Amino acid sequence: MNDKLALPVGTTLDRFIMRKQEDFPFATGELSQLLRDIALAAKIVNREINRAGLIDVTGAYGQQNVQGEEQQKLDVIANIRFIRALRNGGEVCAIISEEEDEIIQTGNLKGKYIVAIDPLDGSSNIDVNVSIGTIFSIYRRVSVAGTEGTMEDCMQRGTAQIAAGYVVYGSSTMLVYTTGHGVNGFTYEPSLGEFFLSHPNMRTPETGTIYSCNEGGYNSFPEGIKNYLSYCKENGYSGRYIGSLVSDFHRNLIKGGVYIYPSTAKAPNGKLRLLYECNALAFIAEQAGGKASTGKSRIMEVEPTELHQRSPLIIGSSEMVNKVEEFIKAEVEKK
Ligand code: P6P
Repeated sequence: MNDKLALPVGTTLDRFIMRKQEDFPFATGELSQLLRDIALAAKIVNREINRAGLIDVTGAYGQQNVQGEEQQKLDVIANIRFIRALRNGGEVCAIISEEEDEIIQTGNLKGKYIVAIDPLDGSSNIDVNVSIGTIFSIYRRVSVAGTEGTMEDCMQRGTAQIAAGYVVYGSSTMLVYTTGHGVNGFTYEPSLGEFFLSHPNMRTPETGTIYSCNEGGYNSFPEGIKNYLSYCKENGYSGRYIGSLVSDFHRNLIKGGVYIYPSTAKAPNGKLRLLYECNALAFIAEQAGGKASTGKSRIMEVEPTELHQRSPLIIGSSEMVNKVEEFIKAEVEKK
């Protein structure tokens, strides 16, 4: 199908994926099936979240994850659901998950793809009914098919992503993803069990007046970040911080804005994880006309060195990210 003929709002995700596959003459359908596998798991997790208060799956699970963070029961449930869907779908040979110390081998030795995923981000918000999300990146394996996924398969730069997306479990549940040809958003209709195209060809405003930052860490922020925050206040910007990355990112993507999680005393390399948070949202931001930076360089060009490595993240409207970088650069030049 001619890509110029935008598919109408209301197209189902399945039909959209199928039509878009026609844009890739040599596509063999595995990526399409992988996207469907992720959507299936998202539907299941959505149901678990929506009834969390009723079936005692809120609260802590009683263990910590590799990050040393208290796992919530729904973190564990979401992790199990996405791993199971990806394993059963057959297209993925290995998975990197925020909830797992090591690479997960799916047993699909012929699987062409690697998925890096944060199954349920912002889970500390679950008990207070604040929206949360799933974030994922998809890479082609670089090792030969017929073997298990390797560390080399998993440690690819963000520029190697072939697809990325997020699910925001909010006032409505949306799946937003890119395969490198723009960004499209789908809204879930639970009574039909379908995602429907609701936000075709999403573009983020070049600038905005919303900044998202946990200023509780202000005293240990780099000077350039402090100066940018002062600039925001001098210009009457609005501070909006949900404490759930996917929700803050999604609002800024639509309205224009910048999300800032810099290095702090508690998180000297930043808090957010490069492989399954920063890179995925950076791909989406750039495909929607925005920008994603460490404050000094393009997030998607950072060379991974550890599975769960963290990075400072400045992401959103391009002119706002540029302005943050300017303030950081000005401080560096003073030294
Ligand atoms: P803080 C949630 O734990 C998360 O990973 C993101 O979803 C969120 O933006 C950030 O951390 C919140 O961190 O330090 O502000 O509580």
